[in-house]
Amino acid sequence: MRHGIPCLSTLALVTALTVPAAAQAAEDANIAQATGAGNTKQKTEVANVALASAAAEPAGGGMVANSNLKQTAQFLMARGAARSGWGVLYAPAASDNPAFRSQLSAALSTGAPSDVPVDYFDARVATPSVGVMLEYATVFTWVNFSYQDHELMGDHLADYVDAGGRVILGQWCLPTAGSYLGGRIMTAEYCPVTTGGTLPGGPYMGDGQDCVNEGITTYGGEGFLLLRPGPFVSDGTFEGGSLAVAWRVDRGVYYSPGNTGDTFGGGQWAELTANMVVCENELGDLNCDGLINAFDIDPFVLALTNPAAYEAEHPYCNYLLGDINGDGLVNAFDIDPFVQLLTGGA
Ligand SMILES: [Ca+2]
Ligand SMILES: [Ca+2]
Repeated sequence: MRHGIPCLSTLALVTALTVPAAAQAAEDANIAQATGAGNTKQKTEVANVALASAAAEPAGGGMVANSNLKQTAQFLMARGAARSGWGVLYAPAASDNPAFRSQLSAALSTGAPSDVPVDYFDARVATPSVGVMLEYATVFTWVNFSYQDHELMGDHLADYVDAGGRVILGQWCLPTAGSYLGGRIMTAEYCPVTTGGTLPGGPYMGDGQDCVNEGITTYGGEGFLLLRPGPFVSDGTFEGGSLAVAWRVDRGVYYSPGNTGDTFGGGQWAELTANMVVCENELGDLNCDGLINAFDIDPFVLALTNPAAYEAEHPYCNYLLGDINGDGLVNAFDIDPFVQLLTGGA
């Protein structure tokens, strides 16, 4: 996880958030007022602290070692309810790359009770049904030749995401001439990027901080991409300045420029892809931007006081990210642990 503010003063936070549990309902309005739009000055100051901290921090300096990959098995099993499947369906409009699948499986299988399957589906000759996709925790596709039906493929991928699946979109999904991916998965509800940027690609600069780039130094890819307005974030850049990885904030859809399942060009593609399969939003990241910092305060308070309003405002986040103490409830008992997370005192 990333902590954007290693040493934010807790005073204002505690003042705003500390509420006796028994008096929570009565204080809800006061909390909302104290941290809401009415207190613009305080929010601006907090934001400035966050920005100053981020700017002062060396690349990667905010990273906390995380054991996501080591916990792959537990993670995938824990996700069972939301992600009905197990393993990865590698379904490009391209020929198979057994070496890549083997490397990806190895990266995912660390600590797993048995090898995590990474199976091939030739999307040039057929379109996997949503049912087939749901046998897997993630579907990874990219384009080299024509899909059997690029519209149907994109529609099925979107249906799969709607059902709790995770999709990785690799190289050449975006063009709209020649061979490309279509259907709903490429629409503004799902696809994290658009074409039209001015910055080229190139080698990865090593400046990512999210779990997706953890342990990754070597890959590179296409440029001229723009992060789509909406519930999307990106992590890391290529040498030319274009974004390295982007995703919808619920991590239901990733865009991985340059990712051809290591079919073209060397790089840590299997490891990068494995990270995209297993990474999760962290507790405390209430606005789901991959950072835990002052910008999570208002959403945390909203999750605490009005879950329905929180879900309306953050439709791709889960308000249970506010259950910092892990007791299944988001309430006043999560305030102290949340403050500890924000201040790095956990
Ligand atoms: Ca955040
Ligand atoms: Ca709790």
